[in-house]
Amino acid sequence: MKTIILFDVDGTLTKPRLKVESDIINMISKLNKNNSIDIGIVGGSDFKKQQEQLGDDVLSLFDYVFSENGLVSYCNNELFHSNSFVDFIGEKSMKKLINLCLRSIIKADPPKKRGTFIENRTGMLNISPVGRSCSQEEREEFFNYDNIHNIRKEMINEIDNGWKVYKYENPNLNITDLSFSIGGQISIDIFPKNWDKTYCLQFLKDKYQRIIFIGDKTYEGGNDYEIFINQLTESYSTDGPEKTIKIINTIKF
Ligand code: M1P
Repeated sequence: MKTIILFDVDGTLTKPRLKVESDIINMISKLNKNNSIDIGIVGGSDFKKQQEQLGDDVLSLFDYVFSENGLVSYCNNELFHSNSFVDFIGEKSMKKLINLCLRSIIKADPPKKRGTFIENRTGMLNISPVGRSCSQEEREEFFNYDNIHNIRKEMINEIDNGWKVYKYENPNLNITDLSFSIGGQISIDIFPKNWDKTYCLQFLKDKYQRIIFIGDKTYEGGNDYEIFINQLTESYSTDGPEKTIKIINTIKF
């Protein structure tokens, strides 16, 4: 059985939400020449954003591409799995969740508000108090402000509390618990419990003897935490593309 190396994207192969640089592309090309290793990415972002960051040929650079934590999964250039958040929780619960998010977005008071506050993806909701259509400068400004004022953490508490009340009031609906993760600079990913990055491991665990994972948000509450501590993975923590290359150079394959 083979080894697979799984990379997180933002903060691991690229700087947050920016395009991949040539030293990482060179590293990927070298790894692709080693026949005893397969390589993949697992990110919270949707496929379109992964393509923007890693290039139009992202599917041919990696054996596996897991978008939205693996809720949308590709292998050898082909989509082989997709799972829908709204189908899983149902329209009534989705409407409730979106209303809780909207209420929390209205209440939040970041320095600026722009547009696209909610992105409804296949396997998750992504919500942003500044709005996804902010500029790069506004993105950095929000990130620095949030590091001090914890706007996103406060929103998570509010939405989660609202969801728990909804669940308590509707015992007959079999409502799932939710997971919240802060994977990037301006937003929160929301999905059913256990649909974190460990979701993709179900497709790998019987095929690979060794599953190496490298990510940057490996601390509790970060979106790499669950896969980082999972017993199926041999995991490494990075702080950016430069360190990722150093880690790869020290691992014995
Ligand atoms: O890949 C990490 C995160 O990247 C983006 O985060 P942000 O726009 O907040 O920097 C989002 O696509 C998010 O879903 C993802 O987890």
